[in-house]
Amino acid sequence: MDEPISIPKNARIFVAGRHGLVGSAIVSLLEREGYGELLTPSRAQLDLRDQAAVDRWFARYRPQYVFLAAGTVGGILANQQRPAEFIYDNLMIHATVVHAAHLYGVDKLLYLGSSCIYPRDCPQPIAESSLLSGPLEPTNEPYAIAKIAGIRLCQAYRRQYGCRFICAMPTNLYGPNDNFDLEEAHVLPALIRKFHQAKVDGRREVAIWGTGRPRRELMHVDDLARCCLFLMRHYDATEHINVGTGEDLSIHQLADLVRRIVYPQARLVFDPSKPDGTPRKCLDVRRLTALGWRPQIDLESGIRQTYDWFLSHHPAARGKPVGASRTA
Ligand code: GFB
Repeated sequence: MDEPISIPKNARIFVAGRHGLVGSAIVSLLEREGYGELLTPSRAQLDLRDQAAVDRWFARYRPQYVFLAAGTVGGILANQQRPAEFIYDNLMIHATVVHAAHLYGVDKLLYLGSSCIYPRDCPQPIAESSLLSGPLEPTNEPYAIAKIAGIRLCQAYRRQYGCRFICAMPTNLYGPNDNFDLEEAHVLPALIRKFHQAKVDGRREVAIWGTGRPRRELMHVDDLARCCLFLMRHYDATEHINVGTGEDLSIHQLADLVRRIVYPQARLVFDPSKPDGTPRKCLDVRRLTALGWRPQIDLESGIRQTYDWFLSHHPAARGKPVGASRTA
C-alpha cells in the first residue's frame, strides 16, 4: 500500500458534481468525517465545460483536493438518445477540471470513470489490463470514449507534470439521489419506480427491458464514497483501479429481487424490443482488495434503503413529474 496521506479537516475540497448520485454521497461522507471547507458550486454557479470560467473559479477558491464526479450520465436509453451530449459534456468537464487542477497546483485529484470503458466482450471478471484491448459496447461508446480520454488525461498530466491525479473505475452504482426518470435512469432506479408505480396503480405486469439475460454488478453509492476517500488517502499510482463488489447477477434476478422488496404480487414481462447492452460487466477487484478495502452494503439491504429513500424523498413516489440528469 502507498504511504497514507492525511487530509487536514480544514483542507479545501472541491467535489465536482455535488448534486449527482456520486457527488452527493461523497459530500455527505466528508461532512460526517468533519471536513469543514467543502467547495460545491452548482451547475448554475459554474459551468464545468467552460475552461475560462473553471480557471477563474480555481484561482479564486484554490481547492487542495478534487473529487471529479461531475458529468452527463444516464442509462442505456439516454446514452443511445443523446450521444453528442454524453461525449461532449464529459470530454469538456474532464479536460477543464484536470487542466485547472494542474494550473492551480491541486495536491491530489481523484477522477471517476465507469466500468463501460472496457471492451464489450472482454474476459470476466474484468481486469484493469483489459482497457483498450477490443471494441466497445455500441450503446454507450461515446460516453465510454470520453471516460477513457479522462483516464489518459490524468495519466498524461501525471507523467508530464508530476501531478498526483488518480483514476477509479466504479461498477454500476445505485442509491439515494439517483435519477428515477424512466427514460434516463439506470436499471435499478428504473425498476424501483416501475414496481412502485404498478403497486400504486394495482397493475400486476411490470415491463423489464431486453431479455433479462445480461449480467450486471451493482454497488451502493455510499460504499463508493467510502472507497473514494480511502483511495484519496491510500492510493497514488498511474494505473486506474477498479471499484466494485466482484459479484454480479442477471437482470432477471435483479428484477426479481426488486419485485420481492417492492411489490411481491407483480409479474415480470420482458420487452426484447429494448436493448440488452453489454452481455456481462463484472469487475476484477483484486487490486482494490489487496489494499485492504471491502464494500459493506449487501445488495438486498441497499435496495431496501434506496426504496425507502425513494418513498420519502422522490416526487415520483407521490405521483409528481421528475427532472433532469446532468450531475454537474
Ligand atoms: O443500467 P442500464 O441502463 O445500463 O441497463 P448499462 C442495464 C440492463 O438493464 C440492460 C436492462 O440490459 C437493460 O436493458 N433493463 C431492464 C433496464 N429494464 C430496464 C429499465 O427499465 N431501465 C433501464 N435503464 N434498463 C450503462 C451505460 O450501461 O451503464 C452507461 O449506458 C454507464 O454509459 C452505466 O456506463 C454504468 O449497464 O447497460
